[in-house]
Amino acid sequence: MDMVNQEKLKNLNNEHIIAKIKGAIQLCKPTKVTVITDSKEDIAYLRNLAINNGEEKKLKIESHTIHFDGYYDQARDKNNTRYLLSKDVDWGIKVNSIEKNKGLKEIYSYLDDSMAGKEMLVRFFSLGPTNSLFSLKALQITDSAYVAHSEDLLYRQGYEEFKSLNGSSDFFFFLHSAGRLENGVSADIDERRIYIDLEENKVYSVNNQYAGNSLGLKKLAFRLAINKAQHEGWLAEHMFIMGVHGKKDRVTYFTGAFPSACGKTSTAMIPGQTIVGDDIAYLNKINGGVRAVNMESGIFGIIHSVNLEDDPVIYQALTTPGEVIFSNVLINNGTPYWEGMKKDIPDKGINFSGEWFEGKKDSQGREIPCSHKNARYTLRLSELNNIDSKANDPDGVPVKAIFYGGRDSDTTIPIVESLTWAHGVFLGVIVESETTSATIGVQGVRKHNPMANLDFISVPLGTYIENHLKFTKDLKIIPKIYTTNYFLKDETGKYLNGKIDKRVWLLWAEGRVYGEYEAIETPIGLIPKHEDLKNLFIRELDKDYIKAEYIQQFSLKVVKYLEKMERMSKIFEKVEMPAAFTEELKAQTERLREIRTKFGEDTISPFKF
Ligand code: SPV
Ligand code: MN
Repeated sequence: MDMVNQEKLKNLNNEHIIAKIKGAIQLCKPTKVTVITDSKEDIAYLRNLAINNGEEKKLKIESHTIHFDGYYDQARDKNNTRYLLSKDVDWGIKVNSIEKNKGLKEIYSYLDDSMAGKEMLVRFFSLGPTNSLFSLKALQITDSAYVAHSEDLLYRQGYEEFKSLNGSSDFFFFLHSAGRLENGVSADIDERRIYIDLEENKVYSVNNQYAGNSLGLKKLAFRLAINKAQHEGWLAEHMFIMGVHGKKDRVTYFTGAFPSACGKTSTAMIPGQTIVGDDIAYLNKINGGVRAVNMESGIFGIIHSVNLEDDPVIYQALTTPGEVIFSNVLINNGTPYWEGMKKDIPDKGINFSGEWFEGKKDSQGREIPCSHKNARYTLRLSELNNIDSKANDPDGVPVKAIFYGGRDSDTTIPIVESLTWAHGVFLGVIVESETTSATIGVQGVRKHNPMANLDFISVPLGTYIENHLKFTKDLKIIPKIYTTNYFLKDETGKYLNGKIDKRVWLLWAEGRVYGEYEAIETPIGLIPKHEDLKNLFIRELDKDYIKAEYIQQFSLKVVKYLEKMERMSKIFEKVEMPAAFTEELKAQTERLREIRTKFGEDTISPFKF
């Protein structure tokens, strides 16, 4: 490390930082080490480095670049993401773990020499707005300029912020190496590993580039934050944060948790509303209310099906000058193309499989699409014209309502308000969702996904839920909780709702916060009245929402719900859960049984309640 870089580290006055960097240098043996501060020059250096070393290529539009991940590195690798644990644990959920010493030995062996001939980049970030009691600090070391550049778009710079540590070791640490590269992508994919040390707030990641695996600050920091939050009594959630614009100038802040690729970003981007964040929220109690910050400042969003009609704001950002990294789309003549963009797609180009042509098949004879289903764009929220004015407020935004949603084709209805906070927590815990392309593996399989957070929960499920249940203690304003399902289908497999219908559910929920709509009480919670939805559909979407549609969508599928309760009872037989949760499960099951007996029907029209 040269004098200039040494000086940058010295200015932070922190032994722990120096020790971590020294350790990483000894292990990974880079040829060069560069410390990136918050200065414009340092950030520009990174951007250029990603171009010069080929990790990103310039596209036709100013400041747009393309990055490709390896063919087998297109999504989060859940199997090879493991907690380093000193002893066996029972968290009540599947825990992917490895005995700590064994895991460390393995990952050190992969990291050993991993940066020979490469440049090590050292970066400092703030998770959450700077100068905020919500925020955490994160030190990232990586040999990938793409990773460091992506983090520049997605997180707030924290070099200056690190000075306020005053020598303390209270920061997260991430060490990443893309490993040996072939044609610019990680070559040793079988040795891809992501190992998380909750005791030391450290994560090691090697032989990968896909952001969900490589970027320490995204889902890896999230797992550390969830663990930290339990001890400190706040919530770290897989949630968007948005301003819902109701009557006159009223802005009501909502957060919402959905599994990956189930409508989280698209909800936060509903036209007419403003976005604070689309993926990870930190929630805290302040002066008797709940407030939330986006721990990120950008979007790493799914590009599949983004088009002018459905996603005008994002589409605009993706087709005009401004800093954007495209990943795993098709490039033809310096222009990106992707499935579902509703434009003519060229029949050849370069994509995540290399040279691509229409009809190209993979080794198993399956046709390779022009873009991967999990292909993404990375951009700063400030590029979007619907960014909320409080997006960077150190005090966060006041949260009045919380959404939980999943991808469920046959059981849960489009929107339900919980009876109480505890019932809402229960509804969040019983979210089930059909798997998507955001993780490696089979798609479309129904999986239980508590709080849409299953992939990231890093403590016993019971502890995590207890933290939610007691969160309202001392609160003067308790947020309402809703569950949503945008993916209900009819018997022929056709979706019952249009993509934009969620705007109506959202505005109904917003009105409910102020008691503007009445609701119908059912065994599963409070549901909207037809007349209110009808008015909202006309006002918002200029659409006649007829009674038959309402009945089809909002009828209580008692038998299906009872089956769901059965599945839940089975799951929770073996899991130590807070008593309040178990009571909610029992009570809802009983309510459903009673109504089934009363009406003797499999499906009950909302007009019968
Ligand atoms: C998700 O999969 O939930 C994402 C993208 O937000 S990733 O960075 O892969 O986690
Ligand atoms: Mn996510």
